[in-house]
Amino acid sequence: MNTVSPVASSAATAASSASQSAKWTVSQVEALYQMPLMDLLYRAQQVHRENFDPNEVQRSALLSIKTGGCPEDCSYCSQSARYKTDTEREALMQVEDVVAAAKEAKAKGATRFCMGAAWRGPKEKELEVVTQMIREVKALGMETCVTLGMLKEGQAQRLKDAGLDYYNHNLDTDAEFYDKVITSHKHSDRIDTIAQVREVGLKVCSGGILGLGESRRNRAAMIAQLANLNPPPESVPINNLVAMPGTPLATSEKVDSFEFVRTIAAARITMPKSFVRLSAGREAMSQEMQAMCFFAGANSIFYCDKLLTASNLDINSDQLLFEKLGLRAI
Ligand code: SAM
Ligand code: DTB
Ligand code: SF4
Repeated sequence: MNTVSPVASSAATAASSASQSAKWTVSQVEALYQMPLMDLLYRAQQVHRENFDPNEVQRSALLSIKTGGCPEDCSYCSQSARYKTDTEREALMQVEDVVAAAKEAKAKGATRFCMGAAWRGPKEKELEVVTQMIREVKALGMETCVTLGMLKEGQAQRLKDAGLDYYNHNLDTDAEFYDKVITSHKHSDRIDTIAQVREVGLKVCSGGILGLGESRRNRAAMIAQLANLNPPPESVPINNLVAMPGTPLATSEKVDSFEFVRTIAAARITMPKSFVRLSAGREAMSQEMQAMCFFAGANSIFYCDKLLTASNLDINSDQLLFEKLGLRAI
């Protein structure tokens, strides 16, 4: 039984107790990756069927409510002010424009609306505006998620009071590989924010990115670190790097398709009750690869033609794929 608590008083305590009494060891997750693919997919599908309808996939829309100019140095991100990218800095959007975008996404069939801001963390005044956005999007009957960076004492509670369902804060990569990708904040800072989110009773959305130059061992470690949060995140986005021109990872080597599918399966097996989200990077995936990801246990996609700054598959091609696979959108 896992006794790790993400609400431990400090990140250091959480991280060290996680390694002492982990439910999933890195080697156990690595052993999943090493299984013959058919055996791994079969096991993942069995776990998936025990917990979800295998023919249902949630469609979630994304909106960048505050784009660019971020002080952080995440090597994959077009929104970091440190790199010369095609993304221009913009001000925080007006509440009515966000609500209009949410209505449009709802009309297209999205049931979940995720709002992202390129901040290290929100300032008080900014948080006030975001709480208004959450109230109004929630009133449309959509599931709400925001990703605003690191939170300070009391901020998670204000989001909860506004009716927020999920807070997204990805671990992104293995703790041991983290400083190869990001140096402006630490992996333990991420754990701290997740702990604050948990403490106020918000659902946690936390996952990672593949294609940062990490090894399979790093991938397995990231999955173990997510699965060993107690409880595991209710939502686990698995992103495939969208190589953004101008970022240090613009020419990063692509992840092998089967390795990506194996990661989805490992997330499904280790976090049976969580939504596993086939997130960024679907534009570069074939329909067959996406189908394999659904079989491996992914049950949510980002829907509509834009992610935050990068483009996404258009809704017509997604509708066609759902029809071909007999998937029902939820
Ligand atoms: N600034 C906040 C933060 O970092 O938590 C929220 C926004 S940030 C863009 C949200 C997530 O988007 C990151 O944690 C990362 O997983 C994902 N992301 C950013 N750029 C990406 C890229 N080029 N390809 C794939 N995923 C990316
Ligand atoms: C997540 O894990 N992926 C989304 C969402 N959570 C916020 C963001 C993907 C961003 C892809 C690159 C871009 O659009 O800039
Ligand atoms: Fe900023 Fe988030 Fe991009 Fe990092 S991932 S540079 S914190 S917007």
